[in-house]
Amino acid sequence: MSAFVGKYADELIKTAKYIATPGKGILAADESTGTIGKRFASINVENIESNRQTLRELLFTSPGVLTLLSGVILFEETLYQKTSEGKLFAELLQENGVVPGIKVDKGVVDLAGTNGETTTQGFDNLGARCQEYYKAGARFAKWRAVLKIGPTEPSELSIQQNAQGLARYAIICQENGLVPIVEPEILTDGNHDIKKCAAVTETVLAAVYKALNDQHVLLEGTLLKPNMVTPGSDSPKVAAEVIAEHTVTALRRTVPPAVPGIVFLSGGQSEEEATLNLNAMNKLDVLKPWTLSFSFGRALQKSTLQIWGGKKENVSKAQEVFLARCKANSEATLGKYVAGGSGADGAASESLYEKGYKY
Ligand code: 5MM
Repeated sequence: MSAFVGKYADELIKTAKYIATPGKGILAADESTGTIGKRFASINVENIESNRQTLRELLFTSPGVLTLLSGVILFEETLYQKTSEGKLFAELLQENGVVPGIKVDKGVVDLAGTNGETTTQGFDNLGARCQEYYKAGARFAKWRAVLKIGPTEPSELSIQQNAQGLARYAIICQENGLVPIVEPEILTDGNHDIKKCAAVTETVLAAVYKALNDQHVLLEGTLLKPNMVTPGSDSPKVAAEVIAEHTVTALRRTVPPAVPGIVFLSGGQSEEEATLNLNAMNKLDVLKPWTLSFSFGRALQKSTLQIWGGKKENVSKAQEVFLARCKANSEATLGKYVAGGSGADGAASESLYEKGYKY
């Protein structure tokens, strides 16, 4: 079955390849208003537009950071916001070689008749919204599907619904010039071992790539944002090398080499843990036909948020910490991060896992 070749094909391929440049990664700063509110609540900052703008300005104007990033995922509000000097954030990013991206999903809803499994919403006007986002400077998009591991989960219904949803989203993005980041997140909740997570990850990814093929998605113009393969959060931890081995094996078995880059989510790992796991994967001496990089939300921002605490006088210290995390992850994409290196202070090693975490 041949891939869709629309008017944007060459541009999609170029953009996806650029975002997957080794040494660079993605900052996921696309927290919706509700989610950023939860993050703000933890540092006693009011969830109002000016505070959301201030945080995003702190991140995007951190000295040195934009050379380490190839993309930033924005929430719709942020795409149209400006710096305090009046420059659109999207323009600031583009001028510094960072591709602006946009979260286009509208969160998850329960799948009736399942044990709390979900499917992702956001198809209403999706094509028209993509056209508007393209006009505003966005060149890639993100859609998050969520699956869980349980005695009978993920169910076949959840696997199929989420794979088909991701594929339909992906082709609509490509028809409208946006590189789709395909994000099937398997949550870490549970007491399963790493082998169970590996098996489920393989099954889910195999279904996702079958659905993408059925929808004629041009794989060269996509990116994958998966979970790392780890034991459940109620099981004993394992070394980064073990996580790396299982994750890369699952990906090698399911993700075609036509995909230029795999950009991991951090899924509640501590900042340092996420970096060490990514580093261990890039050190593995096996054929990896795609770039392995990051698209972290919490694992890039947690210490920065804590240090900032909504106070102007803390901005430059917070930016230093943010730079250290970006640097650590940039090094990890090359397998060159040294444990306990840049940014590995106490806060960076704190687990960010929350049971039954809801965005
Ligand atoms: C940054 O959070 C993203 C958006 O969340 P909501 O729309 O639900 O508010 C989220 O999709 C994120 O991009 C990924 O889950 C990766 O984030 P983590 O924190 O797991 O690295």
